[in-house]
Amino acid sequence: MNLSRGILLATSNKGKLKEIRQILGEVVHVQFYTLSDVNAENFDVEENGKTFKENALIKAKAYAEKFGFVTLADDSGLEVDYLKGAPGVKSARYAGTGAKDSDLYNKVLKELKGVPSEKRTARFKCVICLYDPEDVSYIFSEGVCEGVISTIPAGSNGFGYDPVFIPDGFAPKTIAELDPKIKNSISHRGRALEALKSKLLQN
Ligand code: ITT
Repeated sequence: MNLSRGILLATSNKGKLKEIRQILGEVVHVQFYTLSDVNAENFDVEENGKTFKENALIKAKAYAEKFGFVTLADDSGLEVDYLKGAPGVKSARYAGTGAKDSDLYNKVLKELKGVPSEKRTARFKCVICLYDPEDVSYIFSEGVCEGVISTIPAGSNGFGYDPVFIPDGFAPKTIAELDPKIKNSISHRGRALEALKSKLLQN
């Protein structure tokens, strides 16, 4: 896999983009491109996979083939045990299209209303796919962050479901109350990117 021409970060989620740049920028010293850098903001990819892994590959492959860059895609989300793994791959659209982050986490809080703390277990999962269109090679890396769903939202760091997710070892703080550096060191995305770094160093 040849990274010398840089990596296209194929995400329209600003929260993800910030974290990927922060974490990967420290270890992979190549040029990063965003979707706006390559005029790809209106390029739409249907995420119709059943798993995070399928969707990460669908996104990375589609952008890589269309724009000709080695492309990194992240598919991630929240799995709540009491909700049988929902919102899962539907995390971004759990409250319908165009919903705000607060609509997403308030929906989960509502569905868990009255559920005792020991049954509020959940995890964030992230699968990253790095796809090289030149030699048609790709690698995956994965990360998980275990925790529980709070009863009220708290904190303003991060994005998405962060205000209602209490990572193991940090109670009673939600991930949105933690310093971003701490989030990156324990998060599903931080772990997936660390694993990616190890794989790249092996190659
Ligand atoms: P791209 O596909 O353009 O990357 P997206 O937001 O649509 O952006 P996903 O389909 O992977 O991405 O959906 C992931 C959703 O899961 C995301 O929108 C958040 O609601 C949630 N999520 C993922 N990582 C998160 C994190 O670190 N903190 C909070 N919520 C997160």
